[in-house]
Amino acid sequence: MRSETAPAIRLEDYQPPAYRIDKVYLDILLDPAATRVTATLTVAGQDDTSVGTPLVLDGDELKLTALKLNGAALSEDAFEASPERLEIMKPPATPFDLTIETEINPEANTKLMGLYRSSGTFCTQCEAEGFRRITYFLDRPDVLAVYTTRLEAPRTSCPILLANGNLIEAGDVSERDRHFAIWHDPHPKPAYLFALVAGDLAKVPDEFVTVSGKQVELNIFVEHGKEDLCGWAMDSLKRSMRWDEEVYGLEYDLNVFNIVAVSDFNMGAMENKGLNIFNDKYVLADPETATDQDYANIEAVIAHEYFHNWTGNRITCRDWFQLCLKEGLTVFRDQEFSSDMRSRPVKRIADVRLLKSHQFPEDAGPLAHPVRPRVYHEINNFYTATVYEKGAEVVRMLKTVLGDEKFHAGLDLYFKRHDGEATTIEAFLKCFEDAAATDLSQFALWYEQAGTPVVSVKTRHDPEEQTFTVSLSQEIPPVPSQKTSKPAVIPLRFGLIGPNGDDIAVASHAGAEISGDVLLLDKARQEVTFNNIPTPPVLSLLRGFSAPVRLDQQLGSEDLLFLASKDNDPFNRWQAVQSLAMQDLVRLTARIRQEETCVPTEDVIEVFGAVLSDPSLDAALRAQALTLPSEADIAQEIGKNVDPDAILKARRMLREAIARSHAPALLPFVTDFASKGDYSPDAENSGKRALSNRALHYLAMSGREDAAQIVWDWFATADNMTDRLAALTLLVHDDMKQKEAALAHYRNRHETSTLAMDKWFMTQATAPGDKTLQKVQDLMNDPLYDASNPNRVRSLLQSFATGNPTQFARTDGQGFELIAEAVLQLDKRNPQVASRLLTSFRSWRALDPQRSALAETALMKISSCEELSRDSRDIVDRTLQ
Ligand code: B3K
Ligand code: ZN
Repeated sequence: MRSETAPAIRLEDYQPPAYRIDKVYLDILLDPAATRVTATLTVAGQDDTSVGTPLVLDGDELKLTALKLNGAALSEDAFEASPERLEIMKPPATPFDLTIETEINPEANTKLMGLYRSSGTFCTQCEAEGFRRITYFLDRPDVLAVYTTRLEAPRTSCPILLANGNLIEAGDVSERDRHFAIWHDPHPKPAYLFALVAGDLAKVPDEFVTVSGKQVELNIFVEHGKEDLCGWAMDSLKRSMRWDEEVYGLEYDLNVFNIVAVSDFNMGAMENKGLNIFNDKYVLADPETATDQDYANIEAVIAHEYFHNWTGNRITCRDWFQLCLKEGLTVFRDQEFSSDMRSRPVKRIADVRLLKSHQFPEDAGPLAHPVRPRVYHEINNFYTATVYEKGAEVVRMLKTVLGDEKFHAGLDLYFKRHDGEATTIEAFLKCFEDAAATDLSQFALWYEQAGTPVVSVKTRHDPEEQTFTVSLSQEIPPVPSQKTSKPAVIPLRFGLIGPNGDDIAVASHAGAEISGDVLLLDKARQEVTFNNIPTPPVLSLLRGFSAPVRLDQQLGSEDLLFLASKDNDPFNRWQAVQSLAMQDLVRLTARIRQEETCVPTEDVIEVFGAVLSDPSLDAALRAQALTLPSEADIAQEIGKNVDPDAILKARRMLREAIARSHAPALLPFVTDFASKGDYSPDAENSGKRALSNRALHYLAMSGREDAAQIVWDWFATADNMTDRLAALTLLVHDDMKQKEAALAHYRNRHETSTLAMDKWFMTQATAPGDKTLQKVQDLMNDPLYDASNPNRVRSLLQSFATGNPTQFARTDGQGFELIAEAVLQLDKRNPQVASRLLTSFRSWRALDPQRSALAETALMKISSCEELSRDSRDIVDRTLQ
C-alpha cells in the first residue's frame, strides 16, 4: 500500500472562475487553540453564464461553524461542507454576501501554512494555498479582492496587531484587556497575499519619503531584545525603495510598510501586501553573528520582497503555472539591485555559481521542468531554482536580445497595461513585442522547454582568406517528459581577442545576426565568418554568462591561460580559471579511480598564483577565482558513474598542491586583507575578508608547521563572524586537532543566538570523513536541535544531504538511510520541509551503480510509506520515474 498521487493540474485546463469576490471582510478573534474567523465575502457571478453554477470554495482542514447568505442562515440542503470544500448549490443571480465562520487551531498547525504560531507570535503564510486553511475561499491567484481585516486579541499577550494595508481604526474592546485593530488594503489582491501578525513584538521604526513626496512609515517587528539587529535590513529596505523609483519609476503605494521577522518559517520570506513576513535569518544581523554572505543575502531578500510590490502584487499571476512571471522577473530585479549596490562582475559570478550548482542539476535530473511548467501535482514543489533562477536568466536574456532601451520600454508598457491584473507570460512577452516591434515567438521557447541547452563551438582561422570562422550548434539533452525540443534563441556575448589582449573590432561578418557584441544563435547549426582577421584570435564566448547554457568549446590550456590573464570580460576571466581547474579535477578524479598515481598540472597551480597576486583584480573577484569548483560541480561535470570519494580526493590534492606551491606568499594575503577595526559589510570590505579567508584556506594545507596555530589564532581572535566561521570551518573540515576546542568555544559564545548556532550545526554536518554520520545522529539528539524549526532542520540535515556528497552517498547506504528516515519523520509534521529535503536525492542516477542502488532502496522505502504527504509523494514519484 502506498498513498495516492494527487490529481494532475494542467495549464491547458485553465478556466476563468465563474464567480468574482470583490470584497472580503475578515473578523478574526485570535486564540492559540481556537481562533474564530468570520469572513464576509461579496460575491458576484462573472457574467450571465455563471447563473445557476454552484459556488465551490476551497478549504483545507477547516471546521465550518456558521454560514449565512445575505445575513440569513443557509438551510442545510443549500450547501455542502467538508474540511476541503464548501459548496453553495444555487447561489443567487445577483451579487450577494456570504458570511462564513470557521474555527482554527493555530497552535496545532505544524505545517506552517495558513495561520500558525512561531515563538508565541501568530503569523500567516498563505502562498501558495494557505488562505484556504483560514477560511473557505476561491483560493486562486486570479480572484482579486479588496480586504478589510479586523483583528481582536488580549492586549497583554498580543499588543501588536498587524494585517495588510493601512491601519484605519484601533481601540479597546469593552471586555477586559482585549483590543482590536482594523486594517484596510485598498489594492485588490489574491488571497495568497493576505497576512496577519499578532503578538508581543518590539518595533523598530523609520520612514521613507517617496519621489512624489509621500511619507511612508516603515517598521520592522522583532522579538524583544533583537532591535539592534535590524539596522542593516532597514537600510536595505530604504535603498530598495529608492532604487525601484530611480531604475523603474515604481513608487510605493501605501502609508505604511511593515516587516516582521519570525524564527519558524518554511522559506526565506513572503511579500504579503504591505506586511512582509520574513524568516529572521534574512533580517537580523550584526558583525558578531552574521557573515558577509548573510549581509548580502539580507540585502537581496529584503529587496526581492519589496520589489514584489509591483512585480507580483500590483501585477500578479493568472494561475500558478505563471509563477515565473513574478518570481523570475523579481529575482532579475533583485540581482540588478545587488549589482548596483556592489560589484557587478562579482555579483554575476555569484549568481552563475548558484545557477550552475542548483538549477543545472535540477534541469539534468528527474525533477526537470520548464520555467513555466505545464502540469503539477503540488504547487509548493514548483518554487524551484528553474522557476526562480532560470526564470531570471530568461528575463536577462530578453534584455540582452532587445537592448536596454527596448527592454525598459517593454517593462514600462507591462506596468501600464497590466496594473491591477492577474496575467500571463504571453501578456508579458506581448508588451515587449509591441514596445520593440519584434516577434518573440521563438524566444518564448525558453519558457516552454526544460533542459539546459548545450552549445558546441569550433573555430577555424584561414590565414590566406584572413577569415575566422565559428561553427556553432545547439542541442538540449534528453529530458524525461519532453519528447522533442526546438532550437532556442541564444544570445552569445563575445569578443575576438588579439595577441596583445585587446578585443578586435569586427568590421564585417556573415552567417548570424550580431548586434554590438552579441551574436544570436537561433538555429540548430550556424556558421559565422568574420572577415579581415589576419592573425588567429582567441574567441571569448558567453561573456557575462549571457545565456543559461553549457558551453562545449574544448579550449586547450594555452587558450584558457591566455583568457585567464587577458580577457577583458571579468566573468570570462573567472570562467577560464575555473575551466582550467575543472579540467584538471576531472582528470585527477579519473586517475584516482583507476588507482593510478597522478599530480595536478603546473598550469593550474601557476594560474592560481597569478590570480592571487594580480593587483588589477579586485579582492572579491580574486577570492571567487581562487575558489575551486565544488565537489557537486565536479560531479555534475563528470555526469555519470560518479564516485564522490574520488572527487573529494582529487579536490584535496589540487588544493594541497596549490597551497604548497604558494606557501610563502599566502600569509601576507591573510593578514594584509584582514579586517582592521570597524566592520562594514560593503562590497570592498567583504571582498577583502573573502580574499584573506581564501588565502587562509590554502595556508591551512600549505605544509607550514605553524599552519594549525595560525588558523586557531584566526578563530580565537576574530572580531566578526565571517572570519570566525571561516576558521572554524577549516578546523572542523580539515580535522585539525583543535577542532573540538573550537566547537566548544563557539557554542559557548553563541549558545543564545539561534542563527549563529545554525552555522555550528551546518559546519559539523558538512565535514567530510566517515565520523560525520554519527555526529549528525548525535546532533539530532542535542538539546539545541529542534525538528519543528525549519532553519535548524536545514542547517543539520539539508546541509548534510546537499553539502556532504561523500557522506550522504556512503557506500554502506547509511547516509541515504538517515535522510530517508528523517524525511519520513518530518513529513508528518511539515510536508514542505520534508519534500524539500527529499529533493537532495535528485541526482541519484548519476552515481556509480553501487551507490545509485543504495539511493534507490532509500527512495523506495519513502515511496512505500502509506501516509506520505502530497508534497513528498510528488517528489518521490518523479525522482523514481
Ligand atoms: N513568494 C514567496 C515564496 C512562497 C513559497 C510558497 N511555498 C517568496 C518569494 O519568492 O519572494
Ligand atoms: Zn519572490
